[in-house]
Amino acid sequence: MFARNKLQFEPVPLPDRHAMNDEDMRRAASDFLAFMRRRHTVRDYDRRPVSAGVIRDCIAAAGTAPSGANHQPWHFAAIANAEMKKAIREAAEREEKDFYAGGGGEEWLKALEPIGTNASKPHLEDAPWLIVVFAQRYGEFDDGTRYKNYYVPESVGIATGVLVTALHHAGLVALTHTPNPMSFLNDMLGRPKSEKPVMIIAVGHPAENATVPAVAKLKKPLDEILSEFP
Ligand code: IYR
Repeated sequence: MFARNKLQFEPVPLPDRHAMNDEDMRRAASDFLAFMRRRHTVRDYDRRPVSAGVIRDCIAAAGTAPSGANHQPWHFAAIANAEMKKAIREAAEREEKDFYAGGGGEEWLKALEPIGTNASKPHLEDAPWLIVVFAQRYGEFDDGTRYKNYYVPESVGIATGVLVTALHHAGLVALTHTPNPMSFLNDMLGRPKSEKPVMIIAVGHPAENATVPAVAKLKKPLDEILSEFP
């Protein structure tokens, strides 16, 4: 996408101006807060399909995220293929078995107890889509020469946040899942070594009997996460 030595600074007038009066702004902010409070990380999925167009739009929304030097150091692989999901589940469960058998360490495993997770990952097959998020350690110009990327974890984190929000906005639920290590995903999905798989996001409709861990709904109060200096 980027041609070496062709990128120059050229200011263009702000294309989209979002004019709101104070009252509309307050309502918009509080409505969005209420909307986000209804987002839940879900581990139990219905097998009902979700159209590819919805997933594409949500990923395109993630692609609007700000990034270091606008290098957009991310790639998303969206998988609905049942055999591929099965293979991902089997590989992820192999890694998780070691983690839950003690590899994760005592403190980490204790921290996960109230979340109720274990090495069994049926959501990786039940969810109609898995989105694998890759972080690009470096990029390549059109002529094949490499360029550095900057603030990669921050940039990919912001894009993933936009993605999770877009999925919620589309009426879907998601699970941000991080099997470790995940290098098997490069081979399986044909991604280059320059990309690091950072997350698998299971996406779909919640199962009829879906539950969430009670502790997941304990969010820190605002006065704990905000210091104000008016
Ligand atoms: N990757 C494991 C363990 C795990 C780790 C964290 I941090 C979580 O918030 C949840 C799970 C798994 O997916 O089970």
